Order: sequence, then structure tokens, then C-alpha cells
Amino acid sequence: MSWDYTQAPGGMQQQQQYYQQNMPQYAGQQAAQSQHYGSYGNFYQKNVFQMNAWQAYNMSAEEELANLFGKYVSMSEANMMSNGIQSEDLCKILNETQCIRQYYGINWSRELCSVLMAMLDRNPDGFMQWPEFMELQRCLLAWHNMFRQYDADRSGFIEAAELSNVINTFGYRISPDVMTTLLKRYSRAVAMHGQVRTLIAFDDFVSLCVRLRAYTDAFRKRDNVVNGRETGQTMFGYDDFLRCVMCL
Ligand SMILES: [Ca+2]
Repeated sequence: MSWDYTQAPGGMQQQQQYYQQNMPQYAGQQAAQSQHYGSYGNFYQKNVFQMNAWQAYNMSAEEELANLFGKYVSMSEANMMSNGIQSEDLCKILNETQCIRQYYGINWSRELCSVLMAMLDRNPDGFMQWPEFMELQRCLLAWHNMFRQYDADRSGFIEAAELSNVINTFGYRISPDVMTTLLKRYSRAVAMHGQVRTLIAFDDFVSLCVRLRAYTDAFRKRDNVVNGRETGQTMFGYDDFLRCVMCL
């Protein structure tokens, strides 16, 4: 038994259709600016679907990426039964495939790979199938492009002060207090030329992007809409809250 790529298409058009059916906030026309949640979905509509992963990674064709994925599916019986990969497989693909490793220039942790898997586990079965894998590659490329725009000297870090610009460009509406919380959690202090600078690395940036999007979606789904308008308020039961936060 081997994994068959032609039976599991992950093409852009199919994914766009998927978004239209299941997550209209990321598909179709430009979403109206929400008073409470900004317009973060537009970033995905405008950028994520334009990405071509195999070309970005300098592969010869989509099949090359598909074969790589298929190799990891075929490695375990559990993977074969689910037609997908697990977080340690994702970790190996990102770290051990030279062209991908070079493209991002970071070491991907198992923890971050688990978060990435959880974010895009659409069916949701705890495994990453080919369309989910392709969606992830497009998200990573879109985030990396954005990150590089702010990493002018290509040091692999962006300045803390630039984080709020990036988040605004994504379309989120974040208060200064929340920004302070984000910086505390996702930045590192680095001494350079006798000065301490607060910097954000690409893997921390990805981790932040994933959670911000997932938690915003989860919260927004539960918004106490009044007269058809979002209120930016909701009520959570303990059980529901745990399900939202512990999955990432
Ligand atoms: Ca899945």
C-alpha cells in the first residue's frame, strides 16, 4: 500500500472553495472592517491563496513536495490509516528537507509543529492530510513574506516596535495592553553593541500568528451578536473555554 497523491488534491482552487463553504470570513469578497475584530481575514484571501509552495522551495513540480509528504505517510501504519502525517513527521519535513530548511532558516520545534497541526486540522482527526499540509505551506510562506518585509537586514529577527505594524497590516485590532502581553510572551532580549534590544524570531512570530488567528476565530464565533451586530463580548463556559485554548 502506498500513498496516492492524485487521490488527495491540495490545489489552490479546492482550498478556496473550502474556505468559501466553511470559513467565509477568509473567502469571497473583501470582508467589511469589523469594529471589534478588524479585517484580518482579508490578509489570507489576498495573500495565502497566491502562494506556490513548491516553487518557493525551488522544487521541480508539486509532485516533488507530494512525494516527500507521501514518504512520511507511508512510514507508519497509523499514518497510512489516516492518510496523513503527525507532528513529529511535520517537524522532520521542515527540518530535514534541505530546501525547506534553507528557505526559513530556523529549527522547527516539535511544540510549534503540534500547534501548526492543530490550527489546520480541518477534518479534525489529529493527523495532517495533504490539503491541510498545503494550506500550512501557504500560510507559512505568507507569514514569512510579511516577516521579511520588516526584517530589513535579514537578521532573522524583527524589532519589537515593528510587531504592532505587522499586526496592524494583518488587519487585527489590538490594544496597546494586549501588544505588551504579546511582546512579553513572544520576544527575546538580545544584547547588541552594548544595548539590549527586544527582538522577535520567525518561529515565535509564527506561533503568535497561529494563536492570534485561532483565538480570534474561536471568540468571534461565540460573539453575543445584538441586532445583527458583533459586540466584541461573549460568555464562555469553563468546558468550552478549555476546548478553545488547550487545543493549541
Ligand atoms: Ca486532519
